[in-house]
Amino acid sequence: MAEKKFGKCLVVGAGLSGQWAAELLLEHGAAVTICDQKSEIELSEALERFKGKPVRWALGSQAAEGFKNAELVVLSPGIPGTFPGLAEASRKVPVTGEMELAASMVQVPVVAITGSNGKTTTTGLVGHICRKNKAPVFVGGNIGEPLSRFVLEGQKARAAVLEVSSYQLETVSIFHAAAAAILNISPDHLDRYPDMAEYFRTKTNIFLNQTPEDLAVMNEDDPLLRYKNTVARRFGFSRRKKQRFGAWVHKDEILVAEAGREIAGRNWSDFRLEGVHNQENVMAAVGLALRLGIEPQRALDAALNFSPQKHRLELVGEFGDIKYYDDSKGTNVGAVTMALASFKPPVVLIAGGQGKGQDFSRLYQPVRNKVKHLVLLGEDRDKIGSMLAGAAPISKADSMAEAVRQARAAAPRGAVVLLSPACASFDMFRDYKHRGEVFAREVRRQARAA
Ligand code: UMA
Repeated sequence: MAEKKFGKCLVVGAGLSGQWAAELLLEHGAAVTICDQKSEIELSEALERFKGKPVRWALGSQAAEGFKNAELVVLSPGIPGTFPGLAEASRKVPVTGEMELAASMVQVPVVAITGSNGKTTTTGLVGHICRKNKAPVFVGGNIGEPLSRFVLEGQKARAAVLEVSSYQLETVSIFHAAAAAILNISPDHLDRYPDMAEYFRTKTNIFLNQTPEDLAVMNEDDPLLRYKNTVARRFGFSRRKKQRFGAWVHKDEILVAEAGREIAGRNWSDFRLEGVHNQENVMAAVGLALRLGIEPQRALDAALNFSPQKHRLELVGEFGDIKYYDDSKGTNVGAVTMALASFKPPVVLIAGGQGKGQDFSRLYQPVRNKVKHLVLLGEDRDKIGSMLAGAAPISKADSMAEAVRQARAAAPRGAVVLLSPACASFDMFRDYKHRGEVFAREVRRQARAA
């Protein structure tokens, strides 16, 4: 491992990112303090992991104490600027993020994927395409395993394929991706950013330090991305327009061209993935894989049997001629717009939860076009209800069981019942996975009881 010496470092956040960042810093001889607003009891597993290692802890109400004497602060992605003591410390010492820390030691090419929606699927797809083409890659970042772990464990792969969140992109400066994609931009996390412009600017940090040898994969249908200049060679993808260097959808086929010449193609009905958003994800993945030397036709062929992610337009089942889809991972307005675009009416939509400061009136037209009935639940259901009044008949539910009951009652034969909340889940569930599981369980239970 490259020798890199660190002094007194503070890791903020004792979750997955913080723990691996701390391990990496210890490996490089740093004196490590970890701070977190959770208590010792809540963090017992983390404390156990570092038992016997030279780590100091600043927990609970003492968290801000950790900043004393720190020479470098390493943030976990979920830490907001309002964390006690952070603003003052950032005026005195360098502040970085877990991904940036690890990126400073990475020795293999990085493929990075961001966007408001689809980044987990696309990251998984690139990993799948590489594996099928016998190119071992690390797949991590926001999707699960932090980059620090990959670095710590010896970088045994040809490349690191990373799902990258806007949180992680807040703290980059030397991060460099050989291939980087922005899949789309729609409002999200507006409780963390002052406005859309700042959210967009943060996302575009993914292209930082790219050179003309690198690849910038860009959604040419997205009005914000179409006009974004890139230093790197641009691989465009579109559902509507032929690309000179890029991919597009023509009739029911995904086509790829280089220098204006068609070099690869595959019929969409051959893929296991469904939905227009997944056409975009496949096109982006083909572009990214190209930077790792995988020919587009081989990439398309490899992508054929990639299965949908859990809780991402996942078919729960068909009961009484009604199809039930779990899109619990659709936690923003853009995701729900995409989900609705994938179905023919009539759709009965279950949405709601914690709204993260979004403007739900952007859903008005998509709901009006496709939705026969809208069931709202969660903390922000009244706010969403007033913004969508008139777009479709609305009912409100206090639990997922009630939401499924109302949706079943409103769904005619041949309809789709879609859970795509446009919101975070933490008001009623542990996380989006839990929300999706409760939905699927209720759908099956009520179908059995019918
Ligand atoms: N904490 C505080 N104060 C705060 C916020 C957090 O003390 O104000 C502490 C918590 O008590 C907890 C720790 O920080 O102990 C958690 O840190 P974290 O929120 O950064 O979570 P990690 O476990 O390190 O997971 C992070 C990503 N989480 C977030 O960005 C919120 C994971 O993405 C990622 O998989 C993991 O690193 C590995 O890279 C999840 C996510 O929800 C899936 N991402 C957001 C999204 O996709 O929308 C961005």
